[in-house]
Parts: sequence; structure tokens; C-alpha cells
Amino acid sequence: MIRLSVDPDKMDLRPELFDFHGVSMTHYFTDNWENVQKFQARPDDILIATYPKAGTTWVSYMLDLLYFGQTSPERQTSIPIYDRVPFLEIMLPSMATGKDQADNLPTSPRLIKTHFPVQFVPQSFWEQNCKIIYVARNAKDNMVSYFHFDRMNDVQPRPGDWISYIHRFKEGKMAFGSWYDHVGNWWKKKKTYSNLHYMFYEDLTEDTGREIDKLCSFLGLSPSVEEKQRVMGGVQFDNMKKNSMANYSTLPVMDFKISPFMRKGKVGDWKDHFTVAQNEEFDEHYRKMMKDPTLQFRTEI
Ligand code: PPS
Repeated sequence: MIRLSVDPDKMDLRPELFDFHGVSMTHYFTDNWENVQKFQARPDDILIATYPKAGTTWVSYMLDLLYFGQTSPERQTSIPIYDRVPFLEIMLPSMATGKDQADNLPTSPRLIKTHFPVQFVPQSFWEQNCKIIYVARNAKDNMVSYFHFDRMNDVQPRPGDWISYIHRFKEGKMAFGSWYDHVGNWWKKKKTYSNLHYMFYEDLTEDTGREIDKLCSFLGLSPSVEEKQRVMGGVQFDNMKKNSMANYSTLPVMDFKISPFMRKGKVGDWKDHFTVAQNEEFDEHYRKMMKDPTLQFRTEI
């Protein structure tokens, strides 16, 4: 495992956003583009795709426990989740690239994470008919979570103040582009690619057990009652928050003094961030942007 050897206090690692094939991106996610596009997926690879901050780590850990919780108990205490489930497109200084990490995963299946919009996913995933799990989260909570993440993560663009952040989010000027395009285009993909399971953060919060059942049925897994209980316990927010292998506390580019990675884990935290006027404006914009009535999000449960 290779870890960052530069001292984040001494270097400004904060990237700028730029337009990349029509999507706002930072160079950490495009520098390895050619290699990533050539990634050779295997038929049993499982891709976990999300817009950033939608519940990637939650579902990654769920899958890791479902597949390897019993067979490899030592994995649970020694390998951080970001090494078990590599982030395909990431390329940071002095670290193994996500693509190399994915290539070298010893597990079967290999669990792989991406934040790519659907059109950026390497061709081999489609050719191999890989199972893909997409997790989506309502725009307001997603944005709040992303704002705090951009504050604490030295390899994310500077967030600026909250008001300008709302504006940028609406415009899609965020790493990985527009939330609207991301959730909408992945949703559309579901209509033509049947090996795609589209999940919602809000459903997971409402009834984790029910969502695990649906996930298992998609994956063709049938865990015992005890196994399912163990997975449910492991992925519970408070347990993940104190689990150093799941809470990102071992990654030096994140400053937990500013904000923890496992922050609130709630539906509806946006209410503590939006003013009434900001909320009304946001709702008006949202109505214009969300064209497909079959894709519905809940902002409270
Ligand atoms: S990343 O950086 O894009 O991979 O982040 P991601 O994991 O997608 O999203 C982080 C947010 O998910 C919350 N989270 C959870 N919520 C509920 N239960 C569990 N187990 C859980 N695990 C992660 C995490 O707290 C972040 O949301 P916020 O709202 O910031 O707390």
C-alpha cells in the first residue's frame, strides 16, 4: 500500500476545476484518463457508482461485508475501505493510482468505486456486462455533504462560501459535474442496461434491512439471518464512524478538525444550512432541471 508522502500542510494541493468533455472535473480525476479508459473489467467485477457524497462508502462497506465479512475477518481490522474498494479514476501524488489498485485487487469479485458520470465509464464494464450499483442522494443533502467535504479535503477545489457554493452546485461547477446530469443520466442508463441497481440514500436510511435484501437479490446472494444482522450492525452509522477502517481517518489529505468524513449521516440536514429564501430559490431551479417525472427524490423521511 502506498500512502501520500508529501506533507499537505506544506503544499497547496487544491485543484482548479476545468471543463473535461463537457463535465467539470479536477486533474486528480483526469490525469490517468487514457489508462482508466483502457481498464479491463472482468465479468464478476462490481462497480459502485455515485455522485460524490451520496453514500458510496456506506454501500462499499455493505458489499465488502456481504462478500468478505466471514471469509476474511483480518481484512476488517487491517485494510481501510479505500484500499478494499479502489477509486478507479483517482491519481494523487505519491500514491498508487486507483486503476493500478483495481488491477491488483486479489479478491473475487473485485469491488470498484467510481464517481464518473455514466458516459465516462470505461467500455469494458459494459462489454463484460458487469453488475453496477448506483447510489443517489437528494440534491440538498448531497450538496451540504459535498460542501463540508470540500472544506476538509485538501485535494478538492476550495469550496468558497455557502452562498457561492449553492450557485456553483446549480451550475454543475463541481468535481464530477452537474448532480442533475449525473443522477439523471445514470437513471436513463437503467432503462437499457439491466445489470444496474439504482439505490437511494434515503431508502437506505429508512430501512437498511430492506435495501440489503434488494441488493442481495440483485447480486444473487442469500446471507443467513445472522450474517445479515452482522452486516446491518457493521454498516450502522455510529459503528462506521468509530471504525478507523471505514471512516477515512487514516487518509492524510483530510482534516477532521475542519469536518469529519462521517459527519451526520442524516436525511434532512439541509434544513440546518438553507435559509427559507435559499430553499425557495433552490426548489424553483430544481423543478426546471428535473425533467424526468419517474426519478423522484425525498428530502425528508
Ligand atoms: S465519497 O467521498 O464521495 O466517497 O463520500 P460518500 O461515502 O459517498 O458519502 C459520505 C456521506 O455518506 C454518509 N455516510 C453514511 N450515512 C448513513 N449511514 C452510514 N453508515 C453512512 N456512511 C457514510 C457520510 O456521513 C457522509 O454524509 P454527511 O451528510 O456528510 O454526514
